[in-house]
Amino acid sequence: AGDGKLVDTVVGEVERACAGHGGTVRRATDEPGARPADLVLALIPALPEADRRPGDAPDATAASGADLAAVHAAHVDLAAVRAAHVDLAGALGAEGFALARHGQVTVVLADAPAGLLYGLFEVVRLGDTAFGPECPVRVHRPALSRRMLDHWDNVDEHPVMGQVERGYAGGSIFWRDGRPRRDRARVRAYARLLAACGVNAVAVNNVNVHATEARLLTDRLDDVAEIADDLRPYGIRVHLSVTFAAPVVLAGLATADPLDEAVRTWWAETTRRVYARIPDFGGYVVKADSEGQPGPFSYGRDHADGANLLAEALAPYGGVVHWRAFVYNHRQDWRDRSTDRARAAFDHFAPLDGRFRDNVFVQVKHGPMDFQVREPVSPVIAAMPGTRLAVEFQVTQEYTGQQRHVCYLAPWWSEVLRYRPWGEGGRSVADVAADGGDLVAVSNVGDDRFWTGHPLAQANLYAFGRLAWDPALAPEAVLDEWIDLTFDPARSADPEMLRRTLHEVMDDSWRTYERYTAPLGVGFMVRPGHHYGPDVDGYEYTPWGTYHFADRDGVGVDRTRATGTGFTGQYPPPWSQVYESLDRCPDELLLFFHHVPYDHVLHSGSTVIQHIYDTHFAGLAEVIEMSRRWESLAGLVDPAVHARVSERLAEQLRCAQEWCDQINAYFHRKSGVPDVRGRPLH
Ligand code: BDP
Repeated sequence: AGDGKLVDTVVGEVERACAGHGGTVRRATDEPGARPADLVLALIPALPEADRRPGDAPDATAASGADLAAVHAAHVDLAAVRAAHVDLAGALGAEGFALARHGQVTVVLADAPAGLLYGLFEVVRLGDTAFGPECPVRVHRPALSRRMLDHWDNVDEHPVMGQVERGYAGGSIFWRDGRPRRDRARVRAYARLLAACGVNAVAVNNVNVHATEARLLTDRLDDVAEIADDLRPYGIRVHLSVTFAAPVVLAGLATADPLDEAVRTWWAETTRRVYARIPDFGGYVVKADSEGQPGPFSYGRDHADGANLLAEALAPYGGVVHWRAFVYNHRQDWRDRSTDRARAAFDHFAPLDGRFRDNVFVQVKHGPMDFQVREPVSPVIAAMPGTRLAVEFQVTQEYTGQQRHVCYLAPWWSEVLRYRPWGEGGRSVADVAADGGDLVAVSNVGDDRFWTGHPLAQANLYAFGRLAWDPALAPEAVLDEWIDLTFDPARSADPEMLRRTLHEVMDDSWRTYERYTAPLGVGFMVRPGHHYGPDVDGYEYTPWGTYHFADRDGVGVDRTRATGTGFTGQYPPPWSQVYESLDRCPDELLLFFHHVPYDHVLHSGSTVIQHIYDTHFAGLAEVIEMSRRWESLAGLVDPAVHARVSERLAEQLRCAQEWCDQINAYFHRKSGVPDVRGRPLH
């Protein structure tokens, strides 16, 4: 049924596109017509039995029972096309596709309907190029089979966090007034947007599961089914965040102990009901024993016991558990320097490697702390070879400007995905995730008219989906695609200037943000609670484990084995040695790993204190330049988009000035060292 819907979706999309250009669509069932087709989307047709050779892949089309061709021009001999691409048969998988030129015709071949959908979006990306001799003929398959967004959406408004936790784009796209929102067209448009980015799984509620949201699993299941119905036609499966305490809070059981027989029966039975209602349900997301959420620790059990309980319930239906590794003590004693929040995920999870069931994905934030503008890659990613890992990014800009600042995050994610935890020649983070794992990200979408509050933040959503499909894509190339699809420069009065200026504003915006905020990887100089704007000491004497240890002599966190918390020892060589060494540690992570005097000289040749001053002035200057560039686009982009971005840039400029002033003044006062260039530091 799901596949049939996908074929309808593809046909609908093609019809819509053709209508816009005065074209027509013929279906396979139509009478063969004389007019030649420009585009053919076809499931690879079956070879006649007689032509099959022993060892040929089983015919996916026949196996799926789907229609042979979604769109089929009678004059194209699909059997001939297939023969020309015979090596592809059965190799494209559930979502892959081949783009080919057959005479004058562009052909998208797929084994299964989702491949046609993604193939169609590729044709859209290519635009006119797809219909000419330059059309790149090649096979596309996603590197990651699950490309997932977690919505931190509450069904009800939360008194402190609002409806969307860390959401900066209005209310929830799924939920309104305590129910699925009535405007289903918007949800369907969202599904289409996600499919165009390549996303194929969505968790529809917050990882912090409050009372109403807990019930989505049981008596509010119809609400989830409604959303699943809207996402399914675009190949997107629905997942649900559940509370580990569900047997107690929903069913009144005396315990949620994962080894208790009644608890296991309850999860099995509850999960059976979920699948009876939503047969293609994806699975559960769980934040357990973290920041106040319940978990197996209450019963003297560990995370493997907890995750396996849910995995066992889901296994008969092919469902999966995303069990988050974001577990740390958020009530620590800041006076106790032996504790280190960076160590926590590894300390909790690495010893459990090999104990998780096959349908458990341990979901680990890409850095050891919490989505700061700069962190090293989490050592957990290299520590669990016997476990499926889901690497988690944060598309919502909690710590990167909250969709009031331009901050294109793809260069950052790309660095993380390309990082090789075992050194040159070893596997990359992308390889680890692709090897039976996932990529997951926290969504930045709400019911805002531009989806993401800041119109340019859409690029982050797009880039996440594209990098999850192909982690090797260059961030600038992804941005180029997004600019084409969003602004259609070819139709503007000055295509060249529009494209160039958008690149100038966005390409390096993450590094610009880094320059005017917390320096050299130290992180967390944000205002406590909402995490927006500077507050250098805001978290310094709190139980959250997020410190910079600045005093009159120096700054940074000593995480070495020799004299610090020993965190560097969680990495395999060569990185354990690189990070341990003051000489070899990369500049941008220096204060994450080392406590150094202000006159410590970086590889760049600058001292730490001068680097702080220089980067803060530079970051601020770049924001001024960014605003000027954006203003020059007035008349070249939609006035409403232009106005919204201008308004946000004004706030970004105000805030960058505030960061620059406070960080520079703070370190000037602590260190007493003046700026060698004599600029005022206050
Ligand atoms: C932190 C957020 C918090 C989330 C938490 C998480 O501040 O709102 O609940 O991450 O990932 O970054 O669970």
